[in-house]
Amino acid sequence: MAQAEKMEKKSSLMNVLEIDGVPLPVISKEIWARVCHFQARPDDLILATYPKSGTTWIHEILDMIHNVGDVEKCQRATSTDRHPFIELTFTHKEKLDLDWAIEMPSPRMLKTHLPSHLIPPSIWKQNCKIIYVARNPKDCLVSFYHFHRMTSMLPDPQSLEKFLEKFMAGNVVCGSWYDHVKGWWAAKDKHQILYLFYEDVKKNPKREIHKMLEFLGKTLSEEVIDKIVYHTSFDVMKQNPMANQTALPSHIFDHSISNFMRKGMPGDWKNHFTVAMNETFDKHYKKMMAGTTLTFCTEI
Ligand code: PPS
Repeated sequence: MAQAEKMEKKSSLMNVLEIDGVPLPVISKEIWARVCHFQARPDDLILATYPKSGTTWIHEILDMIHNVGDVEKCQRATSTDRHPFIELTFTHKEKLDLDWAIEMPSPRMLKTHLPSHLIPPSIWKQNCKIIYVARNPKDCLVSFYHFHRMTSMLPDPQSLEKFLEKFMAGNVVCGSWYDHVKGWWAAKDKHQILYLFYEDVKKNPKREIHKMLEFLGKTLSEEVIDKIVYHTSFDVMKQNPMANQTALPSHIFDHSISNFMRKGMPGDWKNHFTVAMNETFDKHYKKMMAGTTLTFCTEI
């Protein structure tokens, strides 16, 4: 696609809608009332994340758990066509993910990037199991920056310096990373939430899969668990067209600018942050995270 056409596409999609001070993609605008009234079922499993925190990865693990390690079944469709988002829909799709979710037979797995206070209330009422995945903010920020570069669904990030300011101010789609991770951290004391960390899954996927299994009340043989670890490793997923997001139209995800499966490595932020950026970020982080018991590991 010509550069001018690409930019036009970008600018037409970059408006965001604020709900309770949280910028959400414009695509959520028309359906927001319906999102709020979404009817959860008690056996729904919700995968909740701030963007770029490992959604696609943990989704793949959960789908493999559900399908008892059957690789073929997990390659039945692309990641985006296997389980719906509640509040989002990719722009090329004819049907809303929300409608797909409503029609889906149980047991459903549903994805969301919403902060905990914007979750459809029926999810709490039905006491659904929720798996939340958090990623350290520095790698999350760098990943989000590159994602803004490669997708037409988000505005041009201009530069990493500018994006860092926006990220710290929470002036990005899905709002403040700080509010997101802290909100869900507080919610876990009142609801059925398994709070996972991207870096822990990277460090010891097997141990974290065991945690997921226990939370879901499932058991799998060690052989199947090893198979899941292998097929959901970064290198294998990167080669899997049903998981690496290359099947999406190139006007939506332009992999020639940056791969969706980019680095997948805790500590990559060190290749991007300058010393000054790191100092600014650390100072702000300390202020924003004061008083919480939540801690993050920025390298492994
Ligand atoms: S999105 O667009 O919000 O749904 O993105 P999300 O899937 O949450 O996050 C994308 C980042 O997760 C990395 N990823 C992985 N890391 C390690 N192992 C595996 N298997 C894996 N799969 C995806 C992906 O590469 C993005 O991170 P970066 O740092 O950009 O590489």
